[in-house]
Amino acid sequence: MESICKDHFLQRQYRKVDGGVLWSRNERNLDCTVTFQTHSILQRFMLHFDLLQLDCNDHLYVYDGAHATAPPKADLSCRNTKQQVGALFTRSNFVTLKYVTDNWGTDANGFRLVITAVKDPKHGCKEFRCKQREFCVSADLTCDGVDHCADGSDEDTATLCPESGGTGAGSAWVAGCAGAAALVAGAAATAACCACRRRAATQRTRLHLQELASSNGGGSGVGAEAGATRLPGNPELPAGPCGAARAGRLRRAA
Ligand SMILES: [Ca+2]
Repeated sequence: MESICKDHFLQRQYRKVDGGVLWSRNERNLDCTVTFQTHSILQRFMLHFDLLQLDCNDHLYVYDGAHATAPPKADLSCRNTKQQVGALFTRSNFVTLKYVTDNWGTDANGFRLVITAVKDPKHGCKEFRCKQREFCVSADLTCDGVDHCADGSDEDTATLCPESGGTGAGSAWVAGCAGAAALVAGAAATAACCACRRRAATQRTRLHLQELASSNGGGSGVGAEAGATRLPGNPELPAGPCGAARAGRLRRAA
């Protein structure tokens, strides 16, 4: 989280995302607020945790809206587990996260939060339809190693992603270029991206959030090391036609 909060320029921006992964480990003395917005007003956000293990003096507040104004939808701390929290849904097409930590922590403390823009099928579903809750999510979010649907259907190795060979949500700290494209530029899926995604899945690389910030024109900063927040993808090493196309989009976005 810290790396996206350091940059005051970006802090004022609402990041438009189709989906993303926000994670934090042992980040101390933090008071960090970040807002995400869906691309379409017909969408809202679903949030679920792959990991949630906060220290009792640390709090992650989730607000259903563009500002951290009381009362929060959720105030998560050491009493909350990922099973108990389950999936959180916003009613608006914004979500604001505020993470406050004290000066103590261990490497076991932190969270890994999957954020997905979902659309009710009644508004039309031209992209991917999750199985259990039948939400529509961006096709870019399929087969990227992150369980965006919260039921595993966007990563179903039996039908949808035979090439990923059983990489489930648990193994996924990374994602293909399509996921990064969705995060950074909100790009629509392309045929080129499908080819690239398979290639990227074998490369399994990471994107430091700081790099994402830089690509958005937020300026430079110190590299995020262990203990900082990361998002999946790899903009530094665009692979194949998708990478090249996305690099173009990034430049336009910057
Ligand atoms: Ca996914």
